[in-house]
Amino acid sequence: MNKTIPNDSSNFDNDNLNDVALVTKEEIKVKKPKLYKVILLNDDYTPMEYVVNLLKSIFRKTQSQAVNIMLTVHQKGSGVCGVYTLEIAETKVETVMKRAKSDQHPLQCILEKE
Ligand code: TYC
Repeated sequence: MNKTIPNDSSNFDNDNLNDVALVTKEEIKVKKPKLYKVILLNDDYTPMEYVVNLLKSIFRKTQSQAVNIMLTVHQKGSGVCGVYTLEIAETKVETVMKRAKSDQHPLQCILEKE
């Protein structure tokens, strides 16, 4: 849900009843950015160590985080590598796909709305 933050600025002068008060009320709309999951898909050919190294370098995972994600993908068919705003998620997918292609692995990476 979007939030509205009221921003009141008013200026009164109590000693003169004829004073005219100017009250401005501005609403600042704050929107939460939509988030997207970057998901890695399993295949039978990409080496486990390659996937772990890719998770460490592209998604900044530690060794143990990368091993856990790789094993989830290997056992369940897919796994979340990270959650990002659209532009960053798209860039991550593109980086994974380009690297896998260049290294001749059939690794697939997709984007999913949170
Ligand atoms: N299933 C692969 C293997 O046994 C490992 C693997 C893990 C491949 C994750 C892709 O996204 C992947 N070598």
